[in-house]
Amino acid sequence: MKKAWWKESVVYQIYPRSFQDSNGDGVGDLPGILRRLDYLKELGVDVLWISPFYKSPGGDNGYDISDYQAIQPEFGTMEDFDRLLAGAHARGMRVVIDLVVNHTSKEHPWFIESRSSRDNPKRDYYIWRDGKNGGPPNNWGSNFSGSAWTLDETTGQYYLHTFGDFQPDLNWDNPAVRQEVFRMMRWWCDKGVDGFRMDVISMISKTPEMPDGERKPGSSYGSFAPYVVNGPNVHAYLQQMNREVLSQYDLLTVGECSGLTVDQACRYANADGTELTMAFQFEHMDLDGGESFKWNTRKIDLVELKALLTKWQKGLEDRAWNSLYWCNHDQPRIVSRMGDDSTPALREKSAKALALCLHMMQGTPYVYQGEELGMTNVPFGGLEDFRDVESINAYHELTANHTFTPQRMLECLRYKSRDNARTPMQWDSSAGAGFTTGTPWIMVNPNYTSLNAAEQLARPDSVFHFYQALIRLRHTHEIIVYGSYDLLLPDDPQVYAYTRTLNGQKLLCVCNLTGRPASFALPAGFAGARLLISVGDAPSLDGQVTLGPWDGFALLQDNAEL
Ligand code: TEU
Ligand code: CA
Repeated sequence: MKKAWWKESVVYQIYPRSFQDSNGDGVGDLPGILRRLDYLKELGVDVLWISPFYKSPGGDNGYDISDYQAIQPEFGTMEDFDRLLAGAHARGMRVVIDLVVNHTSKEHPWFIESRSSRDNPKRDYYIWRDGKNGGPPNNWGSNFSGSAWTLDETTGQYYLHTFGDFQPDLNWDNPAVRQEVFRMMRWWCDKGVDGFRMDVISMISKTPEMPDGERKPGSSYGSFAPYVVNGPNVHAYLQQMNREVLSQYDLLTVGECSGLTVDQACRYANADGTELTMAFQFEHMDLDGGESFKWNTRKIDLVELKALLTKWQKGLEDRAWNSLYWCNHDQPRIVSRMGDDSTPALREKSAKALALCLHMMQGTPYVYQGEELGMTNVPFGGLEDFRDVESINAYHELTANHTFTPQRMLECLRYKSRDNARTPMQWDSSAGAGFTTGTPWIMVNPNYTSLNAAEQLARPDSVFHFYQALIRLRHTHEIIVYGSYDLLLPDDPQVYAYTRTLNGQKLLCVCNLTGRPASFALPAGFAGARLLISVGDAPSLDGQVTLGPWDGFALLQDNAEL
């Protein structure tokens, strides 16, 4: 397998609004991140992915950009960004920035021009259509509730927005749009950034006919997915981007690809390097979705999860490259979702077991801020505690059409809302959690008094030090990066066990992903193997291994004759 730095890296995602406030206005900022670089270096991560900090009205916390080459003042200045980039580079860490080019803000000068008249030169930068029968051009629903079309009175036409009505979709079929985006990307690359995380990049190419979509039972809108996700020209456009921009630099590029299949991933992230270096798939995060999209409180089934992740591990082997993640700014906290946050001891054990299970796989691991502490979901009260546009819009739509009672919808939000990931980073036990001296823009999780970085840095058996150890192992054992993966015990409802194999070495990773004791028969060939790491006490490695709740371990056999 071809070696590459981005295969050997661990990425840390920073959501700037919630990471570190430096001036007491309650909003995290770039100087705040700069101040925490030594913490990140101590954790040992190689790459920082920083979510949007560009000029933006902030309707979707920066995923609605009005100037791609300017910094939103509440996050700082361009000089702050330059200092941050230099500070990361000086510590041997790379910086990947968010590229949000499926849509802009409706305050972007391109859109302001585009909407001004039907014959404006920038009209075709966006997707405009005539209405039909006094309504929108088709029945598509937006990802953030309501129609995906909004009528613009000035010209009497509708514009497409697959997300909020303040996020008009760019028209990638227009070559001028592609050139504008490529020019902007080169500008950041020339500044020295090390890559891009590409927001919903699988949605940039739309089927021009735009027929009505299939309606889910109980919904008044149809799905745009078959006509938008992995659309007709997406690969041609990414190949052009690769030729004209990406291939001119040495970058990590990760496409956020909702609706990704294994076959599609092998195109987006193909090993020949003609598109991106890797992609985010969503299937494991959708396992507890279902009919009501994500709004439920269902649990992920472990046997299904194992089959699914194994499909990705085997399906991409030698053909593409996986990204590994449990958490990001759009997902609830994994320890509350798949682990057990009911007591501090169980919280720490389950956070570690989940981390071990993911970090021994093939692919590039992503750690989302606070995950390395085992940060949990948040005891939000009523709707007034939420800030996320997706959550608030969904609440209004789904209670108004009686899909859910207000009480049930709030339960679903408390379990699944993106805001669970967006409360301030818990640095220490002082008021404001060390995040801010002012009033935070969203509530701090009250468990910060005991669950925080300062406490964990001082305690050798903390979740922080466990993540640090996992990252170190990846840096010192090629087998963890490049070894091939094989699942053991596909039907075991408690234990996730798999091997990795490389050049006569074999690694075994075993995790009890339940709160009940389990037992595991050590496969032949691992007698006398070296223990790399364990959750819970070191297991006794003879024949039948007993695993306590959330116990796990990884073994390395050097001369595996297997
Ligand atoms: O997310 C895209 C996306 O697919 C999400 O809307 C996802 O379906 C949802 O969050 C799951 O609940 C990206 C960004 O990561 C997200 O923060 C933005 O809101 C969105 O694009 C629009 O830019
Ligand atoms: Ca601030």
